[in-house]
Amino acid sequence: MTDNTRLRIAIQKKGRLSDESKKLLKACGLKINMKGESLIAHVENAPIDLLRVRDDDIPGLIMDGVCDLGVVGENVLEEELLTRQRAGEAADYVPLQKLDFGGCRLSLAVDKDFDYQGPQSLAGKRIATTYPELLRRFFDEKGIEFDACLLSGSVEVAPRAGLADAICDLVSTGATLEANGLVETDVIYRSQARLIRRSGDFNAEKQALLDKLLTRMQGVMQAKE
Ligand code: PRT
Ligand code: ZN
Repeated sequence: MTDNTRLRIAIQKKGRLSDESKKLLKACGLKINMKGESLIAHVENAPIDLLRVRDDDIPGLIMDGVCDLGVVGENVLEEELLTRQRAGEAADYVPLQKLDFGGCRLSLAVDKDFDYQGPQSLAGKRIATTYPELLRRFFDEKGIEFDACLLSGSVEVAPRAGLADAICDLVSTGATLEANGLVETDVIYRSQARLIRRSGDFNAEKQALLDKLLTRMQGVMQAKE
């Protein structure tokens, strides 16, 4: 069991946010002792532990108060928030700094031959996504009904595979859509990485450590501007 007097920061173990998350913490002066595949990495020069997990688990770890801080994409955070709100579960967290990496958008896309005249063209259609709650919020606001096809990966091949009429997926350069014969039609959510904090009080030492870390982080971000 981890000593809970140490500040626990959840970061993505492997993926698009992991290198930048580590880089940011190192730039804040943390000496991270990262051993291969281990779940926990200790910081040598401060009472801080890094929990290396899948990005999807980070919002829950913060909302459940298991970790003190997390670095996560706002897309994943907002989806978890909506999921918990729908289930009537606790979903508290405190948003801290927006970070300068992980930028992307969650967009609708259809086959390039689809006669798309706006979201209404997708009424009653099946849409493949990993983000059903963000997708539902977009269509609910417009009063348009649709069927969701939940996929945790390879969303972009769903139309060609005959699984769906459209997709709702993350886009950064647009190359993946293009390679799959799809065109982006509507941006439904813009995202970037963000630092978040669990709600509730920290003891005095943890709070002082957090304040110091936040000040350093602001300095690192400003120096880059
Ligand atoms: O294993 P784990 O669950 O931790 O990782 P993951 O595979 O779920 O996530 P990962 O590492 O792919 O992405 C982590 C976070 O990076 C996402 O939640 C976003 O906040 C952010 N991000 C930024 C992106 C992209 N850009 C992105 N382009 N996440 C995914 N993509 C994918 C997209 O799904 C599509 O397959 O890249 C493809 C599109 O890219 P372009 O450049 O071709 O448009
Ligand atoms: Zn993930």
